Amino acid sequence: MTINPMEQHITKKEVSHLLDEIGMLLELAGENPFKSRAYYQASRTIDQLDRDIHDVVQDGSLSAIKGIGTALSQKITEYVTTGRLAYYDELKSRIPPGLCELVSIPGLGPRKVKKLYDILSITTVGELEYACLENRLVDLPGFGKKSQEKFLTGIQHYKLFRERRLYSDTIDEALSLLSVIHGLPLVVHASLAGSLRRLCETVKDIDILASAETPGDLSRNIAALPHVQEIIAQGSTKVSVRMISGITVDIRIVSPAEFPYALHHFTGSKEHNTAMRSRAKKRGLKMNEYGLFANGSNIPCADERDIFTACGLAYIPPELRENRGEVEAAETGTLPHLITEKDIRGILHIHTNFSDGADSIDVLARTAIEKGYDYIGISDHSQSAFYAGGLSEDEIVCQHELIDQLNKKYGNFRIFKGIEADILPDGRLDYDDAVLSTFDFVIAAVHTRFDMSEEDMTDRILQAMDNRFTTILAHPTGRLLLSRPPYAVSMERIIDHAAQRGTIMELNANPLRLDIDWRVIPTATAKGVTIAINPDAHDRQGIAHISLGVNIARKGWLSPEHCINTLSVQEVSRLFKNIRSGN
Ligand code: DGT
Ligand code: CA
Repeated sequence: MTINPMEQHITKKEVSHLLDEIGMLLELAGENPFKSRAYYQASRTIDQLDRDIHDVVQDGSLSAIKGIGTALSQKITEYVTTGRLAYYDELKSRIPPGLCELVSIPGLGPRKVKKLYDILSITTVGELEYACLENRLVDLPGFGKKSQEKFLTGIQHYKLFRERRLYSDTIDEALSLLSVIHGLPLVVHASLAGSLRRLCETVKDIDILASAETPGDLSRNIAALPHVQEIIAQGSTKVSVRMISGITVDIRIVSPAEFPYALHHFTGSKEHNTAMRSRAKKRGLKMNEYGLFANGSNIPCADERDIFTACGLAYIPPELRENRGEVEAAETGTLPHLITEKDIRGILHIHTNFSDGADSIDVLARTAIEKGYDYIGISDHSQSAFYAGGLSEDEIVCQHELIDQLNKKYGNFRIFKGIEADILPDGRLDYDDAVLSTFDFVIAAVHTRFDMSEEDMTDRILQAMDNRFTTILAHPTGRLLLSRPPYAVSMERIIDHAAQRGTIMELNANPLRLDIDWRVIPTATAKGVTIAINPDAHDRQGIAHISLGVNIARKGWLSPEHCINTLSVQEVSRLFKNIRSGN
């Protein structure tokens, strides 16, 4: 089997995504459930494959994989080798496009969507909303008033968030497309731009900027790439396409000389651009996406750094370009020294198989040692978190004995004993002082009763911070990006209290949380609050979330000196003790 080099980039993720889509479309088409189940299963199998999908296709071993078989193998091969699958295209053309969108409303699976379509001819989210408002689902068998209310809430949410996706769900696809574009013969430069380049926690689309001597030809080549599911618009300087995952990609193409100016412009943010333009104006310059002009003639700039220099500014990294004082700081030489992953010496907030984690303490410790860390902090859930296998007092004793043994075994590497203790609705932690005193550190966390008033919730959290055993406040707002808004809480009062008590505030690095919000990190650190970038890992792979946390920390102007993870084992021990003794 030969694979055209242009098409070598269909990834395992894209194949597994396509199989999931087919499974869903089959359900929507009312086909035999066994059929769709086979596709869902195959999607998982491909996703978990530990070999490159192209190698498997090429050596003909695909159909030998359990659950794949001849028919599926042919389809996967067609997709991987040509970038298209006729079966999928045909299936998709039979289903009204709005039905796929309806599946994303909470409570609505493909089977229910099919039923609503068959009985009420509902094909779009808007039609469902209308039907709910008209009480059309109340007497419908299998639905009723409750589901109607649930759908209405889900629709509100959908409207709010459908425009955006998680950074972590988008970046791999963006980088793989970028590398394909980089490899095209006409390309001189290519870079991510927009919110992805600024390391935003959520993004609307993928922005890519490329340069070529003949932009029109490059535009045509990009539109012809196999990853492109649909061309939305195509001109000589811009191509907008939709990928199989549904995300839109805007690719702008400029001449090589224009590239630095266009890169700065299309990286944004809009607000940063506006601030930069007025900065340029103050110095008698004019700035736009094509150049930086003095008296009508362009100031030659080889890269973005030259543009900032020409404006009398230090280089501003993309993640700071949000018009939050970065232009002023670049002018006065007071931009922060941003933290990097190399500064991280150890990590806290890791769950183990004692509670809801998947790996043993030993495996987690070895993973951390391999990554070059000097320490980890274990923090399983506490007893009231019954839904997450919270630890009984006996289990804590047992876990501490094991940690003592491992600490002896690993010499200089240190495992800190911690716990993620639930903050009860009245502000108490759910162990008494005798138990709490056996930990090196305690992460206090709200996991229940999100519906309190701002005042009650803030008081509840402040009270937990007043517990002398509380070391770190976990995920301060409780938000889940794009799905659960933050609970009502006064971040100002929390930050002031953390500063006063010495409580460390968590930047939870789970891609769905990224909580504390980066926008308030500068306020916290200015008041002297220390930040812990915590992976909140539930298995050894979860430790890698620290990268995402560092990205967001940088966006929050974080310097190494405000971050506990840059301290040595001895310094961390001392800090934990100081917090406990109120120093
Ligand atoms: P997103 O897509 O909502 O996640 O955020 P961005 O920042 O990627 O926004 P997008 O894709 O609409 O535009 C990409 C960049 O292009 C943006 O960051 C700055 C630049 N840009 C777009 N429209 C304007 C505009 O009207 N004025 C200025 N100054 N810049 C713009
Ligand atoms: Ca964008």
